[in-house]
Amino acid sequence: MKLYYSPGACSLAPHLIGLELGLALELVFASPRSKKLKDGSDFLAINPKGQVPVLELDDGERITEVAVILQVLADLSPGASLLAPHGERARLRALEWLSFTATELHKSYGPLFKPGIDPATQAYARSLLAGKLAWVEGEIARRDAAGQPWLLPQGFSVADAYLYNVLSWNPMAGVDDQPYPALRAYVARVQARPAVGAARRAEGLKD
Ligand SMILES: N[C@@H](CCC(=O)N[C@@H](CS)C(=O)NCC(=O)O)C(=O)O
Repeated sequence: MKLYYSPGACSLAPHLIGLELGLALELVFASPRSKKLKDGSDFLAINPKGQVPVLELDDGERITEVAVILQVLADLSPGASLLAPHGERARLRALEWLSFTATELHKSYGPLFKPGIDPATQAYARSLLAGKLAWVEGEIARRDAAGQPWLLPQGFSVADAYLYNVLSWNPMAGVDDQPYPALRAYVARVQARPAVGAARRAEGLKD
């Protein structure tokens, strides 16, 4: 299988889940900005949406969207328990987090990275994101108090991988994380996992 990725982008979540599961993922660099691969070929021919990540299965079929790719990877190794089986309540809870992370968090960071966005729009984006992060802070703090290190009581899951991925953008996005001590500790906890460190190093990211 191939994973089209860009260092530190939202392809980090499927990358680290691949390492957690010991899957053989061939990493292929794709630039979300120039829409080119390393060899100069057209990334839009791979994904007409022009976005990473893309998972290319061994039969050549390509899957896009972080939340879906994470499910595909986890379902390849059901015994690893990174996502509960279909029909279980715990799977719905994980999907709730994946959906929240994709729609309420991930896309809220977009305007903070786009050069040339006017300050009023940026300030609005920041205030929206602050509200969402405050809610997540409360959720993580409540779990901390109950001695639960991860989003789901069953253990580390794909939901943690995606949440970690977007929270790891805070320094780059200029998000002040002082109001979110539980989130800071959570990010450090995820980052301490060997597979996460290995994924970050492979992408050339700082620890
Ligand atoms: N809905 C997509 C969003 C993916 C996405 O936003 N990827 C970013 C990198 S984190 C990207 O490739 N941006 C380039 C662009 O949107 O043109 C998903 O969940 O996979």
